[in-house]
Amino acid sequence: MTTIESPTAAGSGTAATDKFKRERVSADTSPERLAAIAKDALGALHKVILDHGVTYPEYRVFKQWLIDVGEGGEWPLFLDVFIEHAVEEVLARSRKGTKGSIEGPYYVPNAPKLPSVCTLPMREEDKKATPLVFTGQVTDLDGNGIGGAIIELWHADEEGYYSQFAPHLPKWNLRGTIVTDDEGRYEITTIQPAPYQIPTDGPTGQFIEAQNGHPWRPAHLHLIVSAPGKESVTTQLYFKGGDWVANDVASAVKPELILDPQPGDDGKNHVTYNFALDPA
Ligand code: MBD
Ligand code: FE
Repeated sequence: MTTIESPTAAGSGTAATDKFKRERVSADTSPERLAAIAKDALGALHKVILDHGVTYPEYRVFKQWLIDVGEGGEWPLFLDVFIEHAVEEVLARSRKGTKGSIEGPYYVPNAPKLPSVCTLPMREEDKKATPLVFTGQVTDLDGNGIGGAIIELWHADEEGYYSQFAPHLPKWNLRGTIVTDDEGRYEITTIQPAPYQIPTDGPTGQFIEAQNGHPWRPAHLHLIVSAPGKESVTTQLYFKGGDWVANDVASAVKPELILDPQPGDDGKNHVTYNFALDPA
């Protein structure tokens, strides 16, 4: 019998924070714009405090919790679950192509390159899950195929764990950078992922449990699709009828992003989904 080490909030939180800290972030926000945003953000919080009659004990618990989130390395997790969807909504206002969704905390760039017809790297154990054959084409907004478009794909395994954020998994498990063919087409074989549970042993889990909420995201595929001269799209795909599709803790499901794979004679699930990219 094998036992797997269950990833803890501390484990995955710290890994997500370490990854984020290695990225260089900047924004060209003017002092005037920052002042306006800061004023409204603090004003919104002040209003909540006054409307709900928040007490000193509650204020102190809040302060302690904020400290815990930072010390536990869970800011990437908490922010991507509860805040990122609103930022994505702003981005979506200016886009016409395939709908985007949040990136979440577990993207890792530079996954191994794979040809247009490929199988994602997976463990022997993963082969017990239902195989999923994902076909389609990357096009521009007029439906013209884009040869050599890039699909970065990453997702959780059949137990809900992401490689590089769970110590028992090989580095690039269920991650790949797929290069489409001359017409933008691809046929990617992977497995059906499981729903993802926010780690319940850390401050993000405490926050959810203390209000009797649920810590689940529906099973999903993460993708970033890109091509020269096109705006890349960061998105997720979900599975029709799956648990938590209608009540994702991260509020990141859109009706246009729900797949309905059909079982084939080969024992694999098959689905087609095409991506249309906006001009850059
Ligand atoms: C995930 O897998 C995810 O996609 C998000 C947004 C947050 C936590 C875990
Ligand atoms: Fe995810």
